Amino acid sequence: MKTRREFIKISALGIGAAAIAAQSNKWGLGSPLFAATKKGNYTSATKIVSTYCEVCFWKCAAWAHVDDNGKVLKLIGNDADPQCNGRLCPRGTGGVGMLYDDDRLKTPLIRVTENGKQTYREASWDEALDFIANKMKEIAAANGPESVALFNHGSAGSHFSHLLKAFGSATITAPSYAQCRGPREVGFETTFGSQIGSPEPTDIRDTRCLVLIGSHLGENMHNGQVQEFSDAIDKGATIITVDPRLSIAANKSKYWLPIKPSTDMALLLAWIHVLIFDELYNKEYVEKHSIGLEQLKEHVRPFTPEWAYGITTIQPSLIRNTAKEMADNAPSVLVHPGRHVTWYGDDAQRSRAIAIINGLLGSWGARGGFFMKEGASIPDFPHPAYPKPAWSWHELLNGKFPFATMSVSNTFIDASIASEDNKHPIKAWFIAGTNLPVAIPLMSQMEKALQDLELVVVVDTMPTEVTGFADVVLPECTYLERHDDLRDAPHREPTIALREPATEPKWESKPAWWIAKELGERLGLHDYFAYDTFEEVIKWQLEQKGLTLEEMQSKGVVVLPRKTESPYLDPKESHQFKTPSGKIEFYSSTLAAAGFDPMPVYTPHPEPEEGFYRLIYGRAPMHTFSRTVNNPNLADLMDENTVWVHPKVASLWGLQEGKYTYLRNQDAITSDFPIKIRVTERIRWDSVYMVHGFGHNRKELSNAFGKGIDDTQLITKVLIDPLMGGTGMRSNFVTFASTGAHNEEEAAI
Ligand SMILES: Nc1nc2c(c(=O)[nH]1)N[C@H]1C(S)=C(S)[C@@H](COP(=O)(O)OP(=O)(O)OC[C@H]3O[C@@H](n4cnc5c(=O)[nH]c(N)nc54)[C@H](O)[C@@H]3O)O[C@H]1N2
Ligand SMILES: Nc1nc2c(c(=O)[nH]1)N[C@H]1C(S)=C(S)[C@@H](COP(=O)(O)OP(=O)(O)OC[C@H]3O[C@@H](n4cnc5c(=O)[nH]c(N)nc54)[C@H](O)[C@@H]3O)O[C@H]1N2
Ligand code: SF4
Ligand SMILES: [Mo]
Repeated sequence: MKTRREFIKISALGIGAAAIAAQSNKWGLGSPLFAATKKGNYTSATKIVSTYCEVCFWKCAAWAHVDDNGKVLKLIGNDADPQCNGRLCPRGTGGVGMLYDDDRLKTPLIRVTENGKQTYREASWDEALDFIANKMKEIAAANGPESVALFNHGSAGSHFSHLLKAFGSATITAPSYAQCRGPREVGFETTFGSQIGSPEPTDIRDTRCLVLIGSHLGENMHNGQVQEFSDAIDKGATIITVDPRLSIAANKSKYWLPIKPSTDMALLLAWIHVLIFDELYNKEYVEKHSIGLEQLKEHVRPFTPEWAYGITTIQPSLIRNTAKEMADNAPSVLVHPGRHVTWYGDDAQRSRAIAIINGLLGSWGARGGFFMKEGASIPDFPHPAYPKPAWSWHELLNGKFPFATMSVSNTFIDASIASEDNKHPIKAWFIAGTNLPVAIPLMSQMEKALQDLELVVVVDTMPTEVTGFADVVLPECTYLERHDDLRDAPHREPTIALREPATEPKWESKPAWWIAKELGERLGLHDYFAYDTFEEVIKWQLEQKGLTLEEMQSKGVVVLPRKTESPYLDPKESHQFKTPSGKIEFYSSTLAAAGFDPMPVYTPHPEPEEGFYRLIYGRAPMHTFSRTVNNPNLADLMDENTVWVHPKVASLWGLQEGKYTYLRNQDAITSDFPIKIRVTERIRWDSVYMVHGFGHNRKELSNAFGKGIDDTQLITKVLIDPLMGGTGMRSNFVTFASTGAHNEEEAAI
């Protein structure tokens, strides 16, 4: 049956919660962390429990200090963990705020219609799980299990992936591909035959020259990288940063190239030109390991620094000098692949240009370049083979995006909108740990999908925007209250880290592994969940690696020996790259055969109209996307985003520092809320900048509601990457508006 599903904004969520709230720990001055740091009456920890952080995906291993009453007092980085070296970032330290946030989801909720209006009512776990399982069976009987899809991000994802695969569906996706790092994986795979993956195998620790193109380490707080970045600076490495904004990284750099946004490809081609024509490239390495140099040389012949100057606004001498710096330090040089790289729709090709420069410098496999990472390969807990799905994400591509190496979330949304052409319709969404309306800039498509889907289940810890999608909301407990998979983070050495519950789940919240297992049992999939607790799974897995749970509990992290001797290529040895030719491919016949440019080309991107400025965005050190904005500890450090405006633009528009403005984009979408103005020389005049993740429109998020602007709301145009389907998000333009969509009175400020 088709429901006209409304996107529920404000609901009865608070009713039962208010009654239960008395049991909770109000996070304020009397809270454990503040008690420890501000008042000095720190109750001593009687228990120290191993965990790894879930505030972002770097997954630093940490110790939770817990008192007799089960209060988590503080989180300290695990010294043995190469991901964090004993130091958490500000977000990780503030992770306790996630646990003690009173706005958390507290009970399962089911969508109901009351007096003609849709809202939620509280439900028991049994009722909610029975409802979901019955609906899944109905949908599978009519459309096949493949029509149940999963959108996931974070630890919960693996438990629901296992459930779906056991059920017969591999229709699984995440915003971390087509909205994040997908293009670089394609760019590097088509060049070196290897993807970058997470964490990045970037040898920043030993680099002599680090080139950052957009990637704003220091604001992007991926811990190990930031620590190594700071060590590299101390050791005198040359830093070259290409960014239209004077980022923290740019501020620490020997060279800042304040590029005109969207023109990076021209700079990269000019660098390639200089490296080849000035014979600065690593000849021995290139000769030994690559193919296509001659074609590349001919291709870049016209792309001189003078040519690039007209496009990028970067002085030719600066382009030449920086290319020379890179070459002087080769092979201990690293042109960083970036991470969030879905910018302008030709992102896989831009990433390929970055890969090619690294190839020319010989940094792939070199100390101070990219190392060869190794993971721990933790075996799966025994279960029957998964049934083979009749179709999966490949079929959803419909012949498009031939170089996508993982599922493309946008195609899942398209397949959920009823249409004659839809050969593989999706009927149900499980959403675990991703705030879709903020993470994927395709809200109008998502709204259409919502009308056609038969079941939407959201598993989350907070009443963020995505919970408004759900027929059933399931409250997961936070990472400090649960077991999860052992962490296997491939790096210089393989490591394993343990996450155990530091305290009991609050309210009615439950761990994802338990939710998945309970659904599995109801779906007749017991053999896939043949354990009572997740500790049994972990114990078994550790035994296979010759480890015990007791050892892991006392160490938190173990570092295992590598299977191959060195993380670096031996310059005397030949190496088989996993490309079709076995070599680094400067010219890609595979791309050519598929009808794409075998070598990257520069394409101009849309420009703002008069009076509009390019909207660019990034990270703040104390927040992760939209997930931390309500965290009381972190909101205390930064509770709203600001819009960075160049003084010239500010004076043109009469904008004053510290005052508020609404923003309106090229499609006449005005922001829900106003944003504080920051007038600064640190941004180019043609762009405005804000931190992503603010502007929450749900009142249940009491610390975050209405604070700042949600950049995604203004990203109504995306440039899709034809190679892999990424949604380029930086071709939206905004102007300043005195009134907004949400609340006319607020415009008076
Ligand atoms: N604190 C914190 N750290 C995080 C995260 C977080 O949420 N919070 N998220 C993590 C994740 S998943 C990711 S993917 C990464 C993302 O972090 P990065 O990969 O470092 O992010 P970028 O997309 O490079 O975008 C940010 C920078 O690009 C600049 N920029 C904008 N347009 C252009 C352009 O056209 N050319 C150039 N050269 N630069 C441009 C912006 O000014 C900004 O400084 O951060 C990770 N680290
Ligand atoms: N406009 C714009 N869009 C972007 C980006 C951008 O910079 N600008 N960045 C892109 C990038 S790089 C990425 S990687 C994605 C990130 O996309 P997401 O990971 O979806 O980002 P968040 O907005 O943090 O949403 C996380 C959701 O998970 C919930 N959550 C947090 N912890 C848990 C948990 O332990 N269990 C469960 N079940 N849920 C939990 C949060 O409450 C929140 O609802 O966004 C992409 N989209
Ligand atoms: S980088 Fe910070 S937020 Fe991310 S996992 Fe590590 S401590 Fe947590
Ligand atoms: Mo990301």
